[in-house]
Parts: sequence; structure tokens; C-alpha cells
Amino acid sequence: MQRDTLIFDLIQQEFQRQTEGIELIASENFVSKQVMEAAGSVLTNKYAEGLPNKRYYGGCGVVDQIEQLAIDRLKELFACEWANVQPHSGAQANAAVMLGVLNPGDKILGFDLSHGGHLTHGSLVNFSGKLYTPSFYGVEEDSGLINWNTVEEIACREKPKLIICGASSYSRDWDYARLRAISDSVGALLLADISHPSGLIAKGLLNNPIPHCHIVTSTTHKTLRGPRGGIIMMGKDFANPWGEKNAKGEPKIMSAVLDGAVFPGTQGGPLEHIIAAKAIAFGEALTPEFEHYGKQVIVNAQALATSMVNRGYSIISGGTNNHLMLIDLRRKGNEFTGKLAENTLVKCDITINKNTVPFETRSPFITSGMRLGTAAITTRGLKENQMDTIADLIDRALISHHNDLRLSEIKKEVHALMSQFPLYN
Ligand code: DSN
Repeated sequence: MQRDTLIFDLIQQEFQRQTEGIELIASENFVSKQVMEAAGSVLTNKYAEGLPNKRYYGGCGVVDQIEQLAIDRLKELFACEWANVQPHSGAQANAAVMLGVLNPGDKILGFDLSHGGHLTHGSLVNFSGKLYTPSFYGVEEDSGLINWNTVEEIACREKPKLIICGASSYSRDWDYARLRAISDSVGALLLADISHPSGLIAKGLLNNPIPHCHIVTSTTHKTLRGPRGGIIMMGKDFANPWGEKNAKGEPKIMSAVLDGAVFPGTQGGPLEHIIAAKAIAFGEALTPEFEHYGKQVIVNAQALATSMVNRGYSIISGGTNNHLMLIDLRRKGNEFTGKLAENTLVKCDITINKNTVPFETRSPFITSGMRLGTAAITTRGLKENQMDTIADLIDRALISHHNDLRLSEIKKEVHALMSQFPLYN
């Protein structure tokens, strides 16, 4: 068969883009070569519906061992009793949990998307807001922080069946113990979606939801630095208080409910090539080097935040405890929008994403914010010393947004900086 040069040339172009640019999208990272190798392996050819040693297809002896290793390593990494590594993404993981524990129309309470939450936590354009009945908590306008007393008031008023914590652009930590107390007081299940900070949580650098939340979901490709995918975990398995009963009239065990909600509930055959890549990434995350990496991600984020503040930028909540920050551009002047920032910076090969800010006044296509994260540049080897240079490049680019010549000069500076930090050498 003829090699598809059209596609491979485009892949080469993307490799060049990733190599030359500064990657600040908070949800992206660079996987190791061995993770990529597994993701591109012959395992993509195998059908394996079911779970290890309980499959609906023959020839699963090898993938059984791979998937079991992935499960065992993940359980060790988060010190949890149960895990499912099959969800194709974080959204799929959340869909499976909701299918497993809710009935259509049931009430859910999540962190408002426009304040930093996620589509799958009840947004009206997502299955979670269409199939269930959502209500939301947000941050306070003056502090940019979630007030746990307010969450409690809303939970007591709404009486949700499921409370969801976790975010895609909240730069502070979560009080999981308090959230569990709130959930218990209203008889709700508590789900933590730790997609963004999971790599930092795994190494004890942020509060750990596993002892407090009934169920924990995550993606595997952000701070966890694995292939694109999802996972579901439970610190301790338990009997599902509301779900279907077994033949003896006893509540079903939650692990069985969730396994069934992933397959056959919301997915078909698992992606065993991606599960192998997850297993490798979990193995990498178990090493002491990964703890150094996680610490440096936070040090870099805090240094970048300080450098941005020193240049007159305003960060929601005033700073960061994790890998990301949300910058409110409204304070910089009316001409600055998230869209302008994203489009200007991409001309210099600095990749960020526009983001709504809490109490947003512009449309989601324009926005007033930009989200910056340090997970990817830390993998490239950048340290806190380089964060002021990056803030300076961002600031100069935004100030010169109308001057393409100046932007092309800044792009050369970006390439020169990143050439010192090779990707996949
Ligand atoms: N799109 C992801 C993010 O950028 O945070 C969330 O799904």
C-alpha cells in the first residue's frame, strides 16, 4: 500500500509546531516516547469487550495482562481499592458514572462552567445538563474563590443526588473533606473530577480526594502526562444506595455498577493500545522523578503568575496553587479579549486558550480571559528562571498585537528559546 504522505507530512508539520512553540494550554502535555510507542502499537488491532479474564472475544490473553497491569499501577498510584481504565476520555468517564448512579431527570450540583467548571458537570449543551437536572455553585466575585458555606447552602436548597467537584480552570485547591460532609448532610454521592490536577494529586502535592469522595474520575493526558484517555477510581468500594438491587434484593456493589456503566453502558471495545500507553504513564508517574516534575510544574506556575502580575495582569483569585492560572484581561484595557490574546500569541507560536472568566461579560467565542498552564513546558525542561522570559514574550506580543513585523520578531525569540529544550531528542 502506498504511504499516505499527505497525512504524514501534516504530522511532521504538527511535530515542528509542537517543537518550536511555547505550549501553555493547561490541559496539554508531552508524553514520553514509550507512551507514544504503545499508543501506536499492534494493540490497536485487538477487540477485547469485557474486563481482564472476562472477555467476549478470544485471543485476549496478552491484553488481559496489559489491562491488569494498568489497573494495578493506577491503584498503587492513587492508593485506591478499585479502578477502571477503559473510558476513552474524561467526558466518557463522567458519562459512565452518571449513567451508573443517576436516573434521567435526577438532580446534580456542579461547578459552573463559566466560573471554571466543565461541560460534563451539568452544562445545558452537554448530556449532563440535558439528561439530568443541574444546579451550580461558582466563585465569589471579589475573591475569585469558592465559598464552601455557599456550596452547602445551595446543596441544602437543591438536594442533589450527585455533587460534582473539580474544574478546568480553577487555580486553587479543593476542600474534599468539607464537600463530603456537605454531601453526607444532604444524602448525595460525591464525585471528584480531577482531570486537570491528577498528576499533582498522585504525588501528594495537592489535597487528595480519594479518601473523601465516593467516586473519582480523571483524564490521563494533562498533568498525569499519559495518552489521551479517561479513568474511574474509588478509594473504597461500597453498596450503591439508590441503584438496582441484585436477585436477593441487596444493593449492587458500586464497582460492578461502574464497570457495567463503562461497558456495555456507554462504550464498546476498549482501546487496548491506549490502555497499554496508560499503564506505561502510570509506571512513569510512580517514579520519584515524577514527583520532581510535579513540584516543578507548581513552582513554574507560581513564577509565571508572579511575572504576569508584575506586568499588570490580573489573575482570578490572585495566584495559583496548581499548574494553571486564569488571567482576567479586562483589567489590562478594553481592547484586550481572550480571542485577541489567543490569535495574537499563536502568531508568535505561543499557544494558549481563550477562556471565560467568572461573571463574564463577553460571549464564549470572544471571552475576557486567557488560561495559562505549565504542565507541558515543564516536561520540556523549562524552570522558574524561564518564566519571566515567557511572561515578557506574552506581554510584548499582546502590546504589539497590531504590528505583524514585531510579532514575527517575537516568534523568532520563541523558537530560539525552545531550541534549548529539545522535544523527543
Ligand atoms: N478541554 C479540556 C480543557 O482544556 O480543560 C477540558 O475538557
